[in-house]
Amino acid sequence: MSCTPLHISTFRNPIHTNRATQPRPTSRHGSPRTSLTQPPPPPPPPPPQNPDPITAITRLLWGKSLPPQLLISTVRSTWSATWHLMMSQLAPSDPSGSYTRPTSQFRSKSSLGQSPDTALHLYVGLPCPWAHRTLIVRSLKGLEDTVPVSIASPGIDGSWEFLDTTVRVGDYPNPGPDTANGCKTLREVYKLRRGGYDGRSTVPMLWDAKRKEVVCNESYDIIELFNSGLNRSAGNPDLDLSPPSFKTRIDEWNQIIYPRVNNGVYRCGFAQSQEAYDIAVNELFSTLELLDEHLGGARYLCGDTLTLADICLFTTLIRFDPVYNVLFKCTRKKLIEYQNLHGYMRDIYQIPKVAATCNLGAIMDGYYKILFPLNPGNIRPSMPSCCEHEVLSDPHNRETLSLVENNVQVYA
Ligand SMILES: N[C@@H](CCC(=O)N[C@@H](CS)C(=O)NCC(=O)O)C(=O)O
Repeated sequence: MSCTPLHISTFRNPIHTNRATQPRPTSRHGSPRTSLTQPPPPPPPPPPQNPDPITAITRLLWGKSLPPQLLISTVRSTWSATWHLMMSQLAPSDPSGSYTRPTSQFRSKSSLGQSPDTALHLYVGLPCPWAHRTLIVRSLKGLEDTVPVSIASPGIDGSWEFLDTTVRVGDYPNPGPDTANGCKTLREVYKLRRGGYDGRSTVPMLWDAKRKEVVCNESYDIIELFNSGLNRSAGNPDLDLSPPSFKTRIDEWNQIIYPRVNNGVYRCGFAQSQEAYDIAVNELFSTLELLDEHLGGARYLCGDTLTLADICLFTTLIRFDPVYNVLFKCTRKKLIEYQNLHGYMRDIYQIPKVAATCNLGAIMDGYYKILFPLNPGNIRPSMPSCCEHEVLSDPHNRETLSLVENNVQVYA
């Protein structure tokens, strides 16, 4: 692709811009002033005394300004090589360039039950859709007292860290300190386990504070445990998000939704070749079309009953327009363009206690500020108006799709 002078001017260091290229003063209506009585513009500021090393080397080699074509080709090749290096470590891919998500290290299929020998503690991060699943099921099941939570915040290097105090913003959960172990980073918490740990320190992570052990760091196992394994101390034990008669259908939906939508958006965003992206984006949008059609005739994925499959789909949908549509190049459509899917998302958002788990500001901050390889300029776009709480609270009228009156009952 050739670069037009317009592109080149974007890269020019303003310190070295001569007066001829500076914008001329404009009148109130935007047209350049031509008055001869206009005082001359002030001279450009002098170059800094101690320029940064890159600027210093550049000046030494090429004088005051690097030839634009050279600047672009140099930056392009070094950035491209560095980008592939970073991506191969942060988002491993197969030989075709398709993102392959690493598997979780700690799986717990066995229900812990209510053993008095366990003291569960949940570690989450607000941007993370997998962690968000656990926050929602914890709230719906009324497990806030049984499973206290510590909310990590994404550090500048992409790892999870804890703040000294919680700064309350809005009626949402906010990042704060590690109230179980007093650690500064999630990595330190993982390392506290007997035998230590050297793998990825991911959220969500369920910790047993009595045994000082990682119970599980796979979101689906954690939500299954929250749904049925802790009913003796749950505030809402009667809510079953995975009734035995629905298990097969829930599994069938998960097998479609996980690879094509939940992980599908990541496969778009982390693709390292055009082919890998094309495959991921086609699978994602063909599945969204299928879901939109299905949800035109059913209130939830499995009919009238909210299940774990809906929670898993919801946490991706709520991030779609503010994040994935832009940052992960899921651009074919916005979620708001899907009438049924968007109504379905609002239906779940409006279930009592769910909106309170959705901190969209923290979600946007997390993705745009932390996924440096995808957003090196570090600029967070403004929140799309369709993601404001007022819009998400718009009536959805999806009760009419239920054969029985079946609003999810949530107890405080
Ligand atoms: N399969 C895991 C995925 C968890 C995951 O990838 N979490 C990300 C945040 S969205 C993380 O903590 N990444 C940190 C890292 O890889 O070091 C689950 O569903 O729980």
